[in-house]
Amino acid sequence: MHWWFPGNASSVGGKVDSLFYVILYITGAVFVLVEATLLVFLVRYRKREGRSATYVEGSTKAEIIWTSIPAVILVALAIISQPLWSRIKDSDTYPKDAIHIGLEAKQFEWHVTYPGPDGKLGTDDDFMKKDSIHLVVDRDYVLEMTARDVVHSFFVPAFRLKQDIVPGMNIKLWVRPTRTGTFELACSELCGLGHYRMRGVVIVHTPQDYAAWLASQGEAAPAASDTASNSGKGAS
Ligand SMILES: [Cu+2]
Repeated sequence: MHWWFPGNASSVGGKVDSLFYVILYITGAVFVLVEATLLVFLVRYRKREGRSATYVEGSTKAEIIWTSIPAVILVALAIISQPLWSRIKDSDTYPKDAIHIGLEAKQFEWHVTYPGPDGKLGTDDDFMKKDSIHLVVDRDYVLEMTARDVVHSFFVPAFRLKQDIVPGMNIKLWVRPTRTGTFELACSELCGLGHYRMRGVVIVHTPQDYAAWLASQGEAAPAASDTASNSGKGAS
């Protein structure tokens, strides 16, 4: 059990975390400052014998200060986070040699389509698995996401990635896993009565383990194990 974040497992997670901490420190400091001021005022300006309350109509100067400081902080945060946002969300910047995997969300399952031995989606050797996405560590993937019925949302906390999946749209999301292991995939958009059980796993393998898994996948096995054992040798 993690009391805080699950350990990062993607190439972008470290930067997402850094940004999170910057925002947490800024908002945390403001929170402490505001609460401390509140306490000081409570004590200092409490009701006392012989002292009457002051009637204040407002202060333009104070309003300008408390509006402009948050505005400057917000604009600065937007500017420093923009490059990372583009890196994650702009499909034009995705690696050209990434492996494309189909991910169809439906009530209440994830249908994962693998490109098969030829490495191309939409061909006869594609094969489908439910609720588990198998990837190889340190390799680039583009998930091509579609929804069959309603809006769902792809969320893998360990990857620090979340993306809504909208019917009628083909949405791409790049991921590069950096650590082997089994990670939770959860639908994070309330999509119906069974939303709570719309869970899956992302299993990140070493090239060798992936080859073994692929070989165990029924009819895709003979050709697939050739490809996989080649890539296994290449990596060792
Ligand atoms: Cu869903």
